[in-house]
Amino acid sequence: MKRVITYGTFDLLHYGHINLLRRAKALGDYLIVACSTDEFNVRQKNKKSYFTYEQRKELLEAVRYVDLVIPEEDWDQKVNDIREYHADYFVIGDDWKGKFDYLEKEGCKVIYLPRTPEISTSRIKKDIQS
Ligand code: C2G
Repeated sequence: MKRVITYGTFDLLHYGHINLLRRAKALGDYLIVACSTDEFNVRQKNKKSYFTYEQRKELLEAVRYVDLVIPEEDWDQKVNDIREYHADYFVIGDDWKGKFDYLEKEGCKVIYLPRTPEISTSRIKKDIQS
């Protein structure tokens, strides 16, 4: 069984997120999503999500490609997560290209997938306000 792990806030879940999750799942058999907690978002990512962690977790669990949702509480938990969940692939959008290459040392293949153009949570918020 090939296991894939990915990380993100996934606020206002949109087709860019779904495109990422679909391609991540296609790399293996089991997809773990580490969803940023509200505290991690505010304290470490300097962004406040519209939906709470519990709401974002529920939405992600409803996505057919997602097998397990865990909390992302710290930038540095990835190595432990890869060990604990025996992840064969770490997948994230190419806006992070190069940032997580160190995870290859854990025997986990790091894959940066092209982002879906034209869509982002911040753009949705801006468009709704205008
Ligand atoms: N994404 C994408 N295309 C978009 C928007 C997002 O492929 N148009 C991808 C991002 O590259 C990321 C995932 O969807 O892989 C989740 O996006 P965010 O919630 O914005 O995640 P981010 O804030 O980048 O958090 O430790 C890593 C961080 O938690 C990543």
